[in-house]
Amino acid sequence: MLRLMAKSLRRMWAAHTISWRLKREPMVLLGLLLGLPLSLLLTSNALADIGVVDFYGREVHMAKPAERIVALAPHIVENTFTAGAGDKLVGVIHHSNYPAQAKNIEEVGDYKAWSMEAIVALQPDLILMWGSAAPMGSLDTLERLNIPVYVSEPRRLQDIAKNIRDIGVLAGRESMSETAATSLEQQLMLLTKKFQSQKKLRVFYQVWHTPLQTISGDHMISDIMRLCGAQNVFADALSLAPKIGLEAVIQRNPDAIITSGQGGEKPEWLDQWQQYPSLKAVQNKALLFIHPDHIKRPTARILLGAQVMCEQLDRLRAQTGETASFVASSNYRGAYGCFR
Ligand code: B12
Repeated sequence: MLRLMAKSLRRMWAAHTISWRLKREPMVLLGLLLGLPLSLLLTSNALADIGVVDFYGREVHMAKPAERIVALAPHIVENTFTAGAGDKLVGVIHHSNYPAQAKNIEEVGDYKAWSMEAIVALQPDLILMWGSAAPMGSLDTLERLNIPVYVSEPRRLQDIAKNIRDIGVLAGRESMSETAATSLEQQLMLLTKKFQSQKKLRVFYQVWHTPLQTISGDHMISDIMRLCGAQNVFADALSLAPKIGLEAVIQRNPDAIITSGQGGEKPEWLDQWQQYPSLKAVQNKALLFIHPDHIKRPTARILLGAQVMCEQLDRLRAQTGETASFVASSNYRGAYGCFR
């Protein structure tokens, strides 16, 4: 019995399910240490709760696993499916197009605004929102509904695994989410080992063209650059997705410019950089494209975006006389067969 209790505790602790609860409920901890029978503990109110700490450090807890989930960002929808809880989604935001089943779920609005009435009408027992992208004041408004709200704001690659695990815990799908999160961590580790110690290249990631917009060192896209042994020339920017001037790009003179645009094809505005032949990126012929779904969304598919970025930069190293760690041969779409 004691061994069973210990095992169950270890699993819950690893999933951050009860760590905060125990901090607030010393009696629970005492009870566990005294070795009360597991059945007694499970019937106590304290352990009937499940909970996690979200990306804003907020405690999110529920009396039972979520059954009706609304997710307010495409990446959260994707991570919910990866966690094995896609069948519990009742509402999503416009542009939630992966996996294919997500397209059949009711939309509650778009990136500018979502409809509070539509959310309430779906009677969710859990709302998952994207912190930095949400309209001002929306967290307060959602909290007033008295429905648990979990904020997702992954900034480092390993945060994606946390996001998947947290959703698994809140939806009662720990086992599947744990498997998916661990596999993601292992694959990221492999990529890191392969590429991180390469000679640093300086990279500009172009989010938008008019106005010119990029991402700061705090954004996950910068973490992908670090994984590939590169560095964001705008890492020092103060806001997450700053607008910048053309002169700043010319002055920082990146070795490569990477963009994604919105569709599956390289946007035509990437070639506008050819007008500036003094740029190293132009001389290096390093105006590079990565599919937006594989780099703009903090999901398991970011493995694809990371692999493509690392391979492209490694090819550039080889071309400019630096040692390439990897002969890029893999087929972009085929590299991780589980993705589109
Ligand atoms: C910056 C930006 C981003 C950044 C957001 C930075 C961050 N917080 O991490 C990044 C590059 C990560 C991004 C990602 C995506 N974006 Co975007 N993004 C923009 C962009 C260029 C500027 C927004 C901005 O800074 N506005 C100024 C600030 C002051 O206003 P804001 O309202 O506070 O801006 C916030 C929202 O726009 C939000 N946001 C940005 N994109 C998206 C997408 C969705 C679906 C949601 C809910 C919110 C959201 O983040 C901004 C703050 O960081 C706009 C195009 C444009 N020029 O407006 C597209 C735009 C908003 N994005 C769009 C899309 C489609 C996406 C993606 C779904 C692309 C993809 N294929 O994966 C992803 C979603 C990622 C996710 N997590 O699920 C579309 C939305 C279309 C629609 N009608 O729904 C736009 C309009 C581009 C376009 N014309 O197609 N985006």
